[in-house]
Amino acid sequence: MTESGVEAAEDLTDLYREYGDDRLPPGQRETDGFPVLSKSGTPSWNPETFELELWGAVEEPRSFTLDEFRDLPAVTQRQDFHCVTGWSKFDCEFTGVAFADLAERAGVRDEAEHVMFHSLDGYTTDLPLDECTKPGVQLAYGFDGDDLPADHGGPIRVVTPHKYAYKGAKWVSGVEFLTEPELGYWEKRGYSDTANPWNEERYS
Ligand SMILES: Nc1nc2c(c(=O)[nH]1)N[C@H]1C(S)=C(S)[C@@H](COP(=O)(O)O)O[C@H]1N2
Ligand SMILES: [Mo]
Repeated sequence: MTESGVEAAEDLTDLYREYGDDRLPPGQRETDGFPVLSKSGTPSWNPETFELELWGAVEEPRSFTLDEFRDLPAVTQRQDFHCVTGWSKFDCEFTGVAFADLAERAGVRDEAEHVMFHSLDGYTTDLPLDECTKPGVQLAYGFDGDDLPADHGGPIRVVTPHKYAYKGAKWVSGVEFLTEPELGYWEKRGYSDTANPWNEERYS
């Protein structure tokens, strides 16, 4: 803890170096705002009954109420956010549970290769398991020291700083471990499955 009582964020804004020379990926422009991009609006959810579920190729399927989830060890990370439509937002401070930590709690089986994220609005997106366990991939419930706003995916969203942001499911309620890749909502509709911003992998 710092003197102010606020825990310092882990700085992950330099993770672009693994993928390219420029912090701002090609074809992107920086924005100070935080636009909302949702395929069909913000779904409603009941905090009393909401559960995050993990299932599929795991030793032990698990589910967490919101209170249980917020009691897990948390990380706060400063990271960048790149939308495939062309805007990037630097220095987002997300607080949540690291994907790798959560996966360990369910005991991922050896045959698990991919992860499908399921959301309350019917959205899905898939990533290889080894992309999900990278630094910065977390299931966030906090943003800039407050609760994550509902429009931005509260109560819980995934963030993927090394991928275009459509790989980060807002309102995530299910984490399914798969033995084979499957296509998610936008990937079925022509967006890139690999989604690396520094290679401009926008479309398939
Ligand atoms: N459940 C869900 N997650 C989603 C989306 C969505 O429509 N539904 N849109 C994706 C897209 S295209 C982007 S750019 C980001 C936008 O996040 P924001 O609205 O917080 O900026 O969420 C991603 N995750
Ligand atoms: Mo997007």
